[in-house]
Amino acid sequence: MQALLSVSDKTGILEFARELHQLGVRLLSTGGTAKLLADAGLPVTEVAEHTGFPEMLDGRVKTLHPKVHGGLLARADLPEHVAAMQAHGITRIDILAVNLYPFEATVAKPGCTLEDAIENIDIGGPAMVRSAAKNWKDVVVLTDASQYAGVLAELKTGGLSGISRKTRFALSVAAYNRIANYDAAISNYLSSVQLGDDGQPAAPAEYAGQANSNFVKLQDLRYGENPHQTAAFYRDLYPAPGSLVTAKQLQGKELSYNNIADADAAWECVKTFDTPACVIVKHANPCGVAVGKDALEAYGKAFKTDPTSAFGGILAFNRTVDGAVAQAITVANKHFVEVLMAPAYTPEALEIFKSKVNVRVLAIPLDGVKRDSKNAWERGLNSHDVKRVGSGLLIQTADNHELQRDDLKVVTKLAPTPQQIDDLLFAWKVAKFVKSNAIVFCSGGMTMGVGAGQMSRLDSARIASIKAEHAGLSLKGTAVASDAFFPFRDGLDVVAEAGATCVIQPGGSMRDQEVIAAADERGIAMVFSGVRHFRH
Ligand code: 93A
Repeated sequence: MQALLSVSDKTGILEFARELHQLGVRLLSTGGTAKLLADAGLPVTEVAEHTGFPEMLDGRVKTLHPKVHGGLLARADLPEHVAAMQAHGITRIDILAVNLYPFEATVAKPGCTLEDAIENIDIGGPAMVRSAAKNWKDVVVLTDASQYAGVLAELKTGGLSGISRKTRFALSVAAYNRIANYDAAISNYLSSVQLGDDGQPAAPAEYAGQANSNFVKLQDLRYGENPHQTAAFYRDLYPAPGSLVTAKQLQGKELSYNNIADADAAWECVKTFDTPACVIVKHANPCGVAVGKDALEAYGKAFKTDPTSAFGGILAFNRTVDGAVAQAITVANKHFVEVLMAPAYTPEALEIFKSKVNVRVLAIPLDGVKRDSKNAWERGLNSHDVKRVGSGLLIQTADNHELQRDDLKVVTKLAPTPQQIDDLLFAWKVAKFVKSNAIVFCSGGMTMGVGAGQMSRLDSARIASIKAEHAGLSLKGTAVASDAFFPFRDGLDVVAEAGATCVIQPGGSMRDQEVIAAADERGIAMVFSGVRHFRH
């Protein structure tokens, strides 16, 4: 039995080699790996000695030799193959353990030059992996240290033939997945490089988030939206700064599929605020959003919107959570939270959450996010949205539009006061994250009533005011945002009767005049945003 070991990441390789040796496996290895094994006292033959051909061209040619590839590709069941091996003095390689030059890690380093990147493109490693994976019935191919233990266990119980077809095939599939990801990383990187006249990348390579169709599995999930569905969580190869996939879980149970989806809704919303903000999400919709002088005030206000729905919700902050906030959540409000997200926590806050063992506490630093960049990735946002439909895929650029004060067009006789404009802009920001049809009442930097996901805008307006009433909030003098235009005056009548005194909506309906006239009649100030935020 013969094994070839050639790894850049040497994690676990010595232990693996030692066990192989004890099982009587002959060890072949490339320069650096061979040295490591020899230094530990293991008998190892260098590939150069095995092939009779030295490693050359700075290691660019180490294993690209018929004695290596013949040993990996020859089929044991074909007499011609066996005869050819004998004729050319090729011996079979039964086990191949390879991990590749660290291309992804190299290009992820700031200031990586094109030369560095190219020198880290592995040629011989992937070639061997392909050969072995193609010949999967005869060669066991390992491409990750996590696979060593399983293969050893099967080897110990049944020898080489004890390694099952299933295991061999799974390892072959994993090997091709690894190579596909590796090649995609190279192709993504190179596609994004723009050469200046000096032959160097003109700007730091901004490959990230551009031609990026490459995903890395983060984890298998216990189940999907429902227990009879299976699910997994993937991240982009180059995650944007401050994105959910960069989260570090500090405590709590494993995140579920619905946790992740809801956490994303809360996090994307809270990230859009520059002042301290808090967002509470339930079933993908915000049920409380507020800004305040600090995280504590923002939380208090957000919770007041709808304490009933907030129970079991997802909580997101864009500022450090301190002991006072932690106390307010756990003690004052006895607020049961599924997931908590913030850029950071004080030690005191973490101590308080420790007693709530089930709360999943996530830290997602926001320091790398450049809010004023033109590049969505740098702003920590997706460039594209994807939705699956029957046997197809819908792809669109993401809804990253941010409305500015100057974009507002006053359409009524009455103009909103500066305070009302603040509330309208706040309501508009929130409405963008509420499923359509969305109606959001706000006042003083907090949501007062949220109507989400109804088939009729009128119903969303009614629900928003009913919810405010249930929470004991008065809608008198509130600002209202509607994610799309009012098709008739009836929607405006409902929000006005509930107490709203100013409205923001896109405009653009055939009956805009009817709606404007209704607003004037009721003494309401209305502005058009000129953009719509459908969210389905
Ligand atoms: O430079 S290569 O593309 N040419 C080769 O022939 C070759 N053979 C193995 N890189 C090659 N390798 C890679 O060397 C392996 O994929 C592995 O990552 C690395 C191990 O080198 P060492 O054992 O010298 O540390």
